[in-house]
Amino acid sequence: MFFARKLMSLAYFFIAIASFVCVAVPASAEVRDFYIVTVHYDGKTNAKGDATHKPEPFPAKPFESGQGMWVKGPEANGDWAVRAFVFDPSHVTVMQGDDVRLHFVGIHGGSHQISVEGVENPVTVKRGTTMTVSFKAAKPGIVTFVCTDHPPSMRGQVVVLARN
Ligand SMILES: [Cu+2]
Repeated sequence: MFFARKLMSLAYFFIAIASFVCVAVPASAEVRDFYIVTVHYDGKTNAKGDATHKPEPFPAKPFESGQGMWVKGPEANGDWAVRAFVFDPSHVTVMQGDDVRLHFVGIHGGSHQISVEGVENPVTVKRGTTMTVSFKAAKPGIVTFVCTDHPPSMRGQVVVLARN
């Protein structure tokens, strides 16, 4: 009986140690893979209306057109169009210490030169190919990535959360 009680308390002791170890050791850093697709959103309408749109006048104050976003028109037949380049997803989240791998996937647009903050060399992703940028998320904060061909809309952020 005494021996059995001794054995039980020994078992409880090891269970207590094991649960302490499980709680006390933080989850280890991981490799985080993201597939980030190049996308452009397109809109097309007509000032006079057409089969699928009510008449929609060209805006009196359209947003400023550039490489990443533009408003074009109206054509003689009333057509006008808009476009914006973006990354999808444009925000991803990792934990401090993780090894981050951003796989940029060229779907829309022929070519994109992409720079990731803190990574020396930009990459160029062509349609139908992928380019990968890898880095360690050493400290908490935000790491910005941009396409220098399509400002201002084609940009994104890696949010690095502090590991306690
Ligand atoms: Cu681009």
